[in-house]
Amino acid sequence: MARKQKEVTSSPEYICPYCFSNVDLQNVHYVCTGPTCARSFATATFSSRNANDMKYVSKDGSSEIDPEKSLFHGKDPYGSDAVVTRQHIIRNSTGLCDVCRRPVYNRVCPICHNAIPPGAEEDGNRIFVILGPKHVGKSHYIAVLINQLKNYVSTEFNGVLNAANDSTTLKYRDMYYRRLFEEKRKLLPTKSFDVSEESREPLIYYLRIFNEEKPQVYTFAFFDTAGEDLTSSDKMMSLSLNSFIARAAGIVYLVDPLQIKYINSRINVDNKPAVGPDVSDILNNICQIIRTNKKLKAKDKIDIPIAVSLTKSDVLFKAPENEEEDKVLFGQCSSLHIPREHGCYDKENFDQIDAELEEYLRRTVGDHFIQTVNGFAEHSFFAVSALGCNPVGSSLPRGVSPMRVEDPFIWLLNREGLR
Ligand SMILES: Nc1nc2c(ncn2[C@@H]2O[C@H](COP(=O)(O)OP(=O)(O)OP(=O)(O)O)[C@@H](O)[C@H]2O)c(=O)[nH]1
Ligand SMILES: [Mg+2]
Ligand SMILES: [Zn+2]
Ligand SMILES: [Zn+2]
Repeated sequence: MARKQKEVTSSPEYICPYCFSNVDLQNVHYVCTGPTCARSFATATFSSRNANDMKYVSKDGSSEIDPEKSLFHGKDPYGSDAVVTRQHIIRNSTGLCDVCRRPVYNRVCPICHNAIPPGAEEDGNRIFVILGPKHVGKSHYIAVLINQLKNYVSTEFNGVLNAANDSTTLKYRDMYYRRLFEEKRKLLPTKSFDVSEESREPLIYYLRIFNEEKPQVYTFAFFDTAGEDLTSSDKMMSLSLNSFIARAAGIVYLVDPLQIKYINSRINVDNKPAVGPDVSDILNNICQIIRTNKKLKAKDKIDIPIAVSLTKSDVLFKAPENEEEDKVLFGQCSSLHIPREHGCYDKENFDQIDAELEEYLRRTVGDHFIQTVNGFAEHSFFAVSALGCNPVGSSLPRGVSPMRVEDPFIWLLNREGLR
């Protein structure tokens, strides 16, 4: 039980991107890659009836059960749908498999048993989250952003983006890429956490940048929440979204211009959604969750950088049909028309956009929203478009041509040292 004290504090904190626990890297679990260890463990435990270990063995004694992963997936660890593990799990820090006695190297999170990558000590990890109310465009944004980061932004910054595991690769392909990029169809509304298992596991990517002497690694956990799961702080607490949000290294908070009353009543576009709830309300809930979680006082600034980003901004670039519409569109001289310099952090470009959009949102939403955003010590405003055009019905005949979707991420990565 006795743990060495000092060494623990020298390692950076590692936040598990699957369950968002704060993991002490001196106290992790391991899996043994030996192909027979799990089965040997199960049969030996079953025949000896070792009381301590019986909870790790299936009812018929043939396989090893993973109670931690079962709980993580919302399954009863003692029921018939408990998660079976094919690799034997070692729940101590000896570094040896207690079955085959060989050294083990594959670390897993002690809470949920998902993998901890080899470089976790040196790199730590930074989790970035995307939040916003219902229908704001989160799913389309995530789908397009991943594709942009993978194919363009990573090479632009001399890096590569890799999925952390096969389930991320499969989920991205099956739930997002195929439908949007190949079938050219809109994505469907995301199901609430309550009803869907699917959304519980985030898409996890590692972005490795090779500029410095040693590569920098950033972890992205894209958690596609259903808008309705963010409408009350009670709901966020009950779904454990609170620790997920409070431990983020950066937040992208999406705002749908078409759901803002002032804009909605003046703009003329197809498929116009109804006016949404006040954009400050959800952000206030998020602030409250973070303050409670981090034990901050109401007047303390929140130390997580936030990129407040207008979605669907393609609709704001059309030619005005009348004077009222002119009040809510971006004109010819908008700084959003000036491309950012590639391959580096273009501070001047982002500062101009930030200033223009702060003014725009003060005028169209109100000063109270800007005040809420000011509760974050570091914040910046952006405008993005995942699709680049307004969809016709449920299809996208011209495909996807994104605009500036990576800007908020480049800004957040710059807070974390990207040049
Ligand atoms: N014009 C335009 N419309 C968009 C864009 N992205 C999304 N939309 C529209 O907004 C709708 C909602 O987008 P989603 O990505 O499903 O929104 P969401 O935030 O994931 O919604 P929930 O999952 O229900 O919370 C889409 O069906 C599109 O009609 C965009 O870049 N431009
Ligand atoms: Mg969605
Ligand atoms: Zn073994
Ligand atoms: Zn975990």
